[in-house]
Amino acid sequence: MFLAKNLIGGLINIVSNIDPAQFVPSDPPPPRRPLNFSESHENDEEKQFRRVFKQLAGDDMEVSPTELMSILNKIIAKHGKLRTDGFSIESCRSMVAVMDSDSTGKLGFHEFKYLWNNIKRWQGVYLSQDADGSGVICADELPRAFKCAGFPLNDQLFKLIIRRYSDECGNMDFDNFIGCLVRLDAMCRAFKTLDKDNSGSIDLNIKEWLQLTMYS
Ligand code: 2UD
Ligand code: CA
Ligand code: CA
Ligand code: CA
Ligand code: CA
Repeated sequence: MFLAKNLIGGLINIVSNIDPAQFVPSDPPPPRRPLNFSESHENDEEKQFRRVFKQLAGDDMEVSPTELMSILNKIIAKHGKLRTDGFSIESCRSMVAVMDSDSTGKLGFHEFKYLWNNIKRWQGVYLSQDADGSGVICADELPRAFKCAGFPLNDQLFKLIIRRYSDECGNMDFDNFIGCLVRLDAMCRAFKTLDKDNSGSIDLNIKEWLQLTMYS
């Protein structure tokens, strides 16, 4: 009983230091729609993005983890200033899972577009916040970089994120940075969706908890 109380007290302490109102994830991807006829109101940029998506996605018109890994590794190979050991299939599977709102196992047009725009934006953050030009985000650079990406967190959370996503020296490379932010953004959106009355806390049963944690 004491143990349970301490444990719960500890959790409440951690959670109560975090104000979900501070997180500013961008709008969630719109629901899936038929992709056959491209829409007439689209501007040139949107039309071009749709063409690129069709090439990337192939015949099934969805982006699989392997297809995502291939395009991301092609882009970072051309980039000089992003230090990375490459996007692994596991990190791409994880990003697809967390972005796959309609549970098809792959990313449809809107799911992919949302992810792509975020990666593009966070790539800019990564470069601008790598203050010493080392190619990685070190522990000192991390809080400012995450704030710039829309996630001002507390020290406790930064420590935990460094433990999970940075190397032994506290450096975070590009693929780890993106993988971390994709998950952080998605989990903040999931929380906001579940917190229907905006009270700052959510109520889940075991089934809902497992659905949330096992496919993300
Ligand atoms: O500034 C650049 O050289 C690029 S390629 C920007 C960019 C980008 C980078 C990644 Br990584 C993923 C998507 C992107 N869209 C544009
Ligand atoms: Ca495909
Ligand atoms: Ca890495
Ligand atoms: Ca999907
Ligand atoms: Ca750095």
